Amino acid sequence: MRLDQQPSTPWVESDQVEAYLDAVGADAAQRRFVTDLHRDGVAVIDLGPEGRALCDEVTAQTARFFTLGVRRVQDAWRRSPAARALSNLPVIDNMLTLAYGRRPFAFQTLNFVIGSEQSAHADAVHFHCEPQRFMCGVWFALEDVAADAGPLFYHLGSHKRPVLGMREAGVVGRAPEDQDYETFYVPAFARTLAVPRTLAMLKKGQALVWTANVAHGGSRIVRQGATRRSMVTHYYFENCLYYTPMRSEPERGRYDLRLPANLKTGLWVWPRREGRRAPLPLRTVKSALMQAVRRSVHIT
Ligand SMILES: O=C(O)CCC(=O)C(=O)O
Repeated sequence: MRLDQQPSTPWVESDQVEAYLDAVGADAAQRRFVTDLHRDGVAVIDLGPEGRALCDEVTAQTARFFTLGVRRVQDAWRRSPAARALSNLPVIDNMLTLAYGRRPFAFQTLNFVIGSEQSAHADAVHFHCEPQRFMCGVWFALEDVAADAGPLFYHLGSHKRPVLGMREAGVVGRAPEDQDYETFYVPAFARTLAVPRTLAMLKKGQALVWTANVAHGGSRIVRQGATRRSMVTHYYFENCLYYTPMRSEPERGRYDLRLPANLKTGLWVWPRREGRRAPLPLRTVKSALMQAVRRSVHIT
């Protein structure tokens, strides 16, 4: 085991995770977090008083985006210092660094006031990287979650299955298109799920980390009008090639590369292949620049 170089598989996804935790002298809380994440694909962190206070600030600072009919607000961090601070809390940074063996950086936020009711999926179909699985999501409960408010759900241990991409979902002989997600991916993914779903009944100030390939989504809202204030922050890790799988054909070496923002610095993290900067199309750089200048928040 080499601890002096970055792993090519996240430690948390590796069979050597126990030996790794011994080697780095992990304490009880760190050990519990990493072993839960390794076994289940999800693990919970309590953010303490500072985190709970930030949850209220995020709710207050993002309320103005949720006009009638708005369901999801992407990248509120550009306008909400609290959303940025919550995503960058040291406890999250430290736990992810330990679990993955590389430094994480938050690159996107999604805010919700009501449940998302999203179909089961793994984030690896939306955001992935080389080497694989250096990506995770963190779901922040901005209020206590009620069972009838459409809680987040996940399938324990589902991250251990192979990653399902558009090819495996049945899109063959052509490049994948956006509508293939609902037509091919969602039903194919549902067929791979062997264990029943678990509901994430989190309290305000708790955060649930999910790995890149764990199955999760939003359950049905049973009580109309019930709120479920939450924020999802997506993280990548340093020194990887970041890409959008739904618009890529990795088997042909065709990657739709990303230039992800770094919520800590406000700058970008250039994708790297084998330690070197990968060339990016000018339109990708231009689009990242415009979003930063306009401080764009996407509302859907
Ligand atoms: O918050 C939810 O209901 C699900 C969110 C989700 O699946 C995602 O952001 O990938």
